Amino acid sequence: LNQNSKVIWMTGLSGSGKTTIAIGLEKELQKRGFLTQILDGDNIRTGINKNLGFSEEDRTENIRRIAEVSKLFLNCGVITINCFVSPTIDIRDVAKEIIGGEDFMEVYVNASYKVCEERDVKGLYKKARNGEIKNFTGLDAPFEAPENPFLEIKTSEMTPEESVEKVVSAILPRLIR
Ligand code: GGZ
Repeated sequence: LNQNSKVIWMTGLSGSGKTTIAIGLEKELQKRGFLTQILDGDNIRTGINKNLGFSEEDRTENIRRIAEVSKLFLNCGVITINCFVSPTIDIRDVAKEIIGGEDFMEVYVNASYKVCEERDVKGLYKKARNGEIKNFTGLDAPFEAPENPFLEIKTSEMTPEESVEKVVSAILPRLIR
């Protein structure tokens, strides 16, 4: 395979921009002939992980299974672009341990709680504030920023196009051997 496969692991609050960046990144990688697969709540929490909720224990199991699935993709040369809140250092360590540090590329999609709450694309922040959602990340469940990510994108300081461009230019040199 003319490809050095990786797992691109995006972490950040709900609404920080992970999926938006993933879609843009996937388009750019596919244009260059890479095989890719986006993993996110829409194709994981509705299927393989539909028995899991948002307790600390369930989030850990969610991420563990996702990491195992990512490793299978990695082994057959498919780049996965993972979009999960993955809120704690411990939880991301679980993923990194399974995937292997060499192949685990952590991208911190950084937008403050306030910014994400203002965007509130899915209306979840309002529900969390009204007490309709418990264990909401950043409100009554923790979010720990990565200490040493491969890359950090501050999505409130650039356009989605600029965010995608920044991720693509950082990641591409690591894929082509
Ligand atoms: C955080 C929640 C919650 C709670 C539902 N806390 O913007 P979204 O909608 O699409 O992304 C969030 C997604 C988080 O699922 P993950 O699998 O990424 O979480 S974790 O990595 O922590 O296991 C949000 C929605 O699900 N959502 N309830 N309580 N986000």
